Amino acid sequence: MKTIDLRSDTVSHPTPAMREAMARAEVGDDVYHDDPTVNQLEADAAALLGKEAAVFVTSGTQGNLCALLAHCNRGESIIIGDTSHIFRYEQGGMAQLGGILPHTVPVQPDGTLRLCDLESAINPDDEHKPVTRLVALENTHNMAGGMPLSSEYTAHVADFARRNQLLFHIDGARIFNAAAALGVDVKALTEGADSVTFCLSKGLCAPVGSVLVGGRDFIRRARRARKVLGGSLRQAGILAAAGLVALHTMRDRLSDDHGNAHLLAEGLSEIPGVCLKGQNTNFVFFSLADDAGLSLDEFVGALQRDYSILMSPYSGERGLIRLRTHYWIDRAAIDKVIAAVGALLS
Ligand code: TLP
Repeated sequence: MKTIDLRSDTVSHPTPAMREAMARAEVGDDVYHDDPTVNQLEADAAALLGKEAAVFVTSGTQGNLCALLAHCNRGESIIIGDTSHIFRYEQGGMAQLGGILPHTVPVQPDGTLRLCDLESAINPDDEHKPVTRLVALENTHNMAGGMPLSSEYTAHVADFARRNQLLFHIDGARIFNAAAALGVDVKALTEGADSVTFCLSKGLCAPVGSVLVGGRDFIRRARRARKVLGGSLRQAGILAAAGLVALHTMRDRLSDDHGNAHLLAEGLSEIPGVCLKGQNTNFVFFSLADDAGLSLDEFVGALQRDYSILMSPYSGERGLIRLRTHYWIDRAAIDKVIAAVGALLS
């Protein structure tokens, strides 16, 4: 039975076109800036997001950390959402490795940070306090259930950062999902940001890699940070080749994943025992009713054992299951999942 893996979009495998491009990739030593395929990916990514330069990194985590290390000095503070991936799921790399202090503010249900909270999180010029250097957003917001942040909201935060001489970073792991959902050019979501990380290896299906974009001097510093983190690769064009296919051919189809997430949410909501909590972009999340007759673990275990369907409980909230659609989840898979959940809970 073919496995239907809905645990995350990170599980998506490379497409046949990516495997072919990887086999044909021209390569060089990227530490010498000699890899033509990496150079192409970096140039195309920078142009697409409206920035001067880019650096290819191994992961979203590494891209975010390189950005913070390049922007901030030890002992400085950044303002960040309390459920952001950078704060919750990157092992506190900024503090461990950069001596940077996170000052958290509450993430709202729509994934935004309130401007009044940002305002009051800025430290005064007082020798008791760390210097506040940067504000960071996440788009789409993972723990807010894949919520896309609008260009208007992003512009307000960019304006806030500028007025307060703060730098502005976006963890845009899924920023192309946000652009697709909002029907805007991605540049509208990155304008005004000093740096943006986006992932090639989630909905865009590349096997490895993310890209960090920003100004030329910033990217020079980020490359140094990548080096000390052990992330500078040699013939990385093999990976960048898949990244180029991802960047140029996989963005336009993300709305198919959103459509499939919508169908999945609709189908699940009609099953007695399922309490649908929401659907945004390629995320669907739900819980089981108290009288569903199965615990969450029994439910997840039975789906895997009897139907080869993989789901995982949501780490942000107990009792919740979060699903992500991606390239390898088609309409037929959606129908199978709805039928399997219906059969299990009947
Ligand atoms: N998120 C993963 C897990 O780590 C939770 C997932 O399955 O969603 N920013 C955001 C918003 C992310 O969701 C992730 C990955 C990252 C950064 C980190 O990317 P990687 O895994 O490439 O380091």
